[in-house]
Amino acid sequence: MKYLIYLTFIILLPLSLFAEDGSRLWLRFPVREQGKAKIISKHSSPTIQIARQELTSHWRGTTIELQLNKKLNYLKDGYQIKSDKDKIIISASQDTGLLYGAYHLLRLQETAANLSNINIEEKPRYDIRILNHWDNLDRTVERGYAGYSIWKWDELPNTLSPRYAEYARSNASIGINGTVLNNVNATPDILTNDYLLKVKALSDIFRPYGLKVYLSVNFSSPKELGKLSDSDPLNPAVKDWWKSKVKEIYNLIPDFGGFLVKANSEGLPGPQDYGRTHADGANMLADALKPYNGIVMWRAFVYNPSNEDRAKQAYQEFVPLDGQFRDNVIIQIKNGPIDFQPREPFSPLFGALRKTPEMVEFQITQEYLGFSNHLVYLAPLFKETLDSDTYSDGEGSTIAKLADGTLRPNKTTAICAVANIGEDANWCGHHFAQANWYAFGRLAWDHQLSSEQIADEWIKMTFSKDEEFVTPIKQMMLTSRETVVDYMMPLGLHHIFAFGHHYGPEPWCDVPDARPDWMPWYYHKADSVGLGFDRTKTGSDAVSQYFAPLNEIYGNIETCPENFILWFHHVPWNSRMKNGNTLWENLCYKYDSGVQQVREYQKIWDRMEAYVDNQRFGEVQSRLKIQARDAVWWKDACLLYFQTFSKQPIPYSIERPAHELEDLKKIKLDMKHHN
Ligand code: GCV
Repeated sequence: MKYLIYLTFIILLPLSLFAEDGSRLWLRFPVREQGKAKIISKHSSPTIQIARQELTSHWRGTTIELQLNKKLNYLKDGYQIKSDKDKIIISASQDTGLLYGAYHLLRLQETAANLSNINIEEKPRYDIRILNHWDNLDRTVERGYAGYSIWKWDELPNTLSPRYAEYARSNASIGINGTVLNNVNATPDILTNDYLLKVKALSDIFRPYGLKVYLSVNFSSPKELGKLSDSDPLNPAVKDWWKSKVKEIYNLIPDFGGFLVKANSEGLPGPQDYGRTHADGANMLADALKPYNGIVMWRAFVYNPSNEDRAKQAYQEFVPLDGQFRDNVIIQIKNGPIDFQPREPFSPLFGALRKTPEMVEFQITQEYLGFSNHLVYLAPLFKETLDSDTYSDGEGSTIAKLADGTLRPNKTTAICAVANIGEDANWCGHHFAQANWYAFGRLAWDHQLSSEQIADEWIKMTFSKDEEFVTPIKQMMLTSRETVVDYMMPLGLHHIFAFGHHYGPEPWCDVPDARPDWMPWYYHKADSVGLGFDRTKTGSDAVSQYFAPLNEIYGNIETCPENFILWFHHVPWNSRMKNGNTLWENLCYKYDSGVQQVREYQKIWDRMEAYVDNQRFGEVQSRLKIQARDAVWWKDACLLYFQTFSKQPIPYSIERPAHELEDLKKIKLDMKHHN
């Protein structure tokens, strides 16, 4: 019997090694034939060793030499790759640059790029390119849809999962060089010595891949953990507590990156509990980290239930503090003023802090975009923000350039995104969600890359180089973000999700005594006149937080871009839009078009069966079915509900609702999160 089990295991082993479960991500390099070109390097380090190993195993071309060259320090952790007679030279001033260069070459090989006469020079646009994990210490993941956390805290530091190194390698392959291991809703426990030993074990694995570890900290840690009477940032005992905690961390992890802090936000403690400001809080931590070159990423995601428009609050809170922060503090700002909605205008805080470095926070995990059930390629969303012109320093003041130091030299520049990674075999839940991790890394390295180029690379590396596959799949990915906006929240609608979760629609939701700013009606403002949030000068005046001419453009219903019209205006149902249709008609057409697009994706995918392995084909196909059903759910829920205000028929040319409004109102998904 034992023998039989053993035999079955041996037989199944090769199958499982090559099972197409998506675990290899975009790193599907073929194994190189023996006896081919050499990989030479005079220098050695654990990082260079990995670069050599990757090339030795996977590079199929000519000899490669890896050279460290201090003169290239102007490229930071970037690199040069040049053809030189019968070899290729990768040079960089840092060994991580050589590793990134090695992955660049392998990417060229895997995407069938031209490899003759290579002459490449790459400098990353941001110094810190970092993932934020919202992973809790009990291994649940806030807004995570790919299983439990990959950090097995209970087994660390003694047992080290092979996934840790795979994770670091995957990040290195796209230039990500930092990771915040734990949720911004942080528990003080992460700073106990027990946990710090676990963090050290992870950082030792990540280090050779150039991946630095950072932690989210709870502002009350001195009180909760240190048993001090308070956590007041101006209390000398509190300052000392943080200093000695930071010292303890650096003794264990000499290259520790720093802290990420969510303070006085959604019930978390912060300096305001003691009548102090965000600057007081951030500076106190920054002073403790400064001797070790650590940084503080202080989040601007703050809002309170008040009469003030939620969209205005971060700006109001932080602009008066501009100039008061230490130089190792960066203000971390979500891309939009509300919260990672399918579409938001950019946060008006970008560019408004003139003396304080700012960094963008994106969300890769699809909290508001169908979790890991919906296929949504996020590079276009990321690019939309990065390419937005704030006009803060005149025309051309894009968020990308403000944050990368081009317009305002910053000591350190950074960009981050909330990870979508979990224990699932394919890491991200949906095979196509891997593209969003990939896209964030590539854009953090170079925000000038186009969404199309990134999709092209990812498809070729992950699935197939065959153009018959690449072209339609790329088209599907590139349109998918607009599609989800259409079937969920077109024309600037936002936050009309169900109360208990952020998955399905619940525009009618009204929970007695709940915070108004967690209620859909707060955002859509549907009534017999029309739909949308009036943020003009005569409304909440959020438009005035934008620099000219945007304040005027957004504030005027005639000039406001229609994809934001219901964000900034309360628009009458019969108001004519640019295409001559009324608001109501266009709303209907948009929802319908979203549904039809998902149906198209199903057809596109089904036609691709011959190009994809069975497992991934089947898994994507199943999720597209869910997405198609959900799109109809969204369309019916929103149109039937808004129809109770517009009192107009759904245009006869579009698909009829498949549900009754009353039935939709009964749907209650069992999900654990608040709001
Ligand atoms: C980590 C939203 C999410 C919360 C999240 C918060 C934040 O409110 O729903 O889950 O908490 O943003 O970014 O801090």
